[in-house]
Order: sequence, then structure tokens, then C-alpha cells
Amino acid sequence: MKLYDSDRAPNPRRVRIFLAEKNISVPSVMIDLANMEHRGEAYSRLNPWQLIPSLVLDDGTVISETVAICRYFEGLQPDPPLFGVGALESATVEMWNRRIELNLYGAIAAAFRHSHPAMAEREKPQVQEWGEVNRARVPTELARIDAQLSRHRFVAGERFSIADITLLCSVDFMRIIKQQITDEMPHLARWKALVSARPSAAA
Ligand SMILES: N[C@@H](CCC(=O)N[C@@H](CS)C(=O)NCC(=O)O)C(=O)O
Repeated sequence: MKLYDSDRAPNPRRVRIFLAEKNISVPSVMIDLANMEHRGEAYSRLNPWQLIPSLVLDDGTVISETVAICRYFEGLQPDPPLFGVGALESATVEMWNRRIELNLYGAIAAAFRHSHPAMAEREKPQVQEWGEVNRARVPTELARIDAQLSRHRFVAGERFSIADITLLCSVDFMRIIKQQITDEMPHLARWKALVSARPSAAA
């Protein structure tokens, strides 16, 4: 089994943190995003979407998409559970993970891709106005998450889950668009200190 990984990007980091929480070790192949290795022939054959991460099993089966890779490992090793246990908790984890990935992370990524000069070659067309629209969405999403964290220890409830991993990787990635957790988001700040102290956060 091999994990196609990159140390510069948030989605592969989600998988690394997930694996660290489960104490699973997987050999990795580092892909050089800066030099567009992921758009070369070899990686494009593995993943025609040309995105990292991908997991290649010993029989050659390729699993791409961060959450799909994490679900595979959850199935192989259910403990500790990171997708929730039982119908209600699983649905709640799914709800928050999707909200964070689609709304918060989606807005951060679009703001970065459509406004940062370093992305001009990669994001064609780069639409500055779309970058600004997305940048403005970030504080609204953070405020919604801050309200949730005022009621719960972790974002999907009282147990650490994949939704916390997605949130940590998103919040840490905000530096790229020069946004941060502000004084108006004390619950998010409390949560960030809590999850950043877990050994997995270094992955
Ligand atoms: N939906 C994919 C998104 C993966 C993704 O966007 N990966 C980024 C790194 S965080 C990437 O490979 N970017 C390369 C590019 O956009 O050229 C997933 O969940 O794995």
C-alpha cells in the first residue's frame, strides 16, 4: 500500500492526521506540487483528476478523495472511531465534516486559488472577484462554527472526529489568505488550542 502525499497541502494532511490518530503507518510517496508532478503522466494515470492524496493498494486499486481514503482506514481499523458511532453520531459527524469541507475549506481554497499570484498558472481562468467573494464568506463560516463550539467540546459533539481534522487543516490553511481566528471567536480559539496539542496535529 502507498499513500501519494504532499507536505505542502491541507488535504493530504487530513489523511496523515487521521492515520496518526489511528496509529496506522503507511509508506508514502511525496509528490512535488510546486513542480506540477501531479499533472505529469505517471500521477495522472493513477488519478485523472490530478489531485493529492491518492492511496494505491497492493493489487493496484486506487482510492482517491480524502474522505474516501479515511473511510477505508476506518473500515480496516474502527478504533478509535473517527466517523462517529451509531446513527445519530455518524450523521452529526457527516453533517459537520461536509459543512466544514464544502463551505469553510471550499471558501478558503477558492479565495487562495483565485487571488494568489502563485496560483495564476494553475487556476485558469483566475477570477479575482470570485476570490474576493469567497474570502468574504470565511468569517461567516467561522462564526457559525464558533457558535457550535460554544456548546460542544469538539465540533461534532463530545468526541474528536474527522470533522475536527477537516476544521484544523482548514483553519491552519487560512494563513495563506491572511485570515485568522479573531477575539470574536473565543470558542474556536479554545478548540484550536485543544486539537493542536494532540500529537496527531504534527502530522
Ligand atoms: N476533493 C479532493 C481534493 C484534493 C485537493 O484539492 N488536493 C489539492 C491539495 S490540498 C491538490 O492536489 N491540488 C493540486 C492542484 O490543484 O493543482 C479530496 O478531498 O481529496
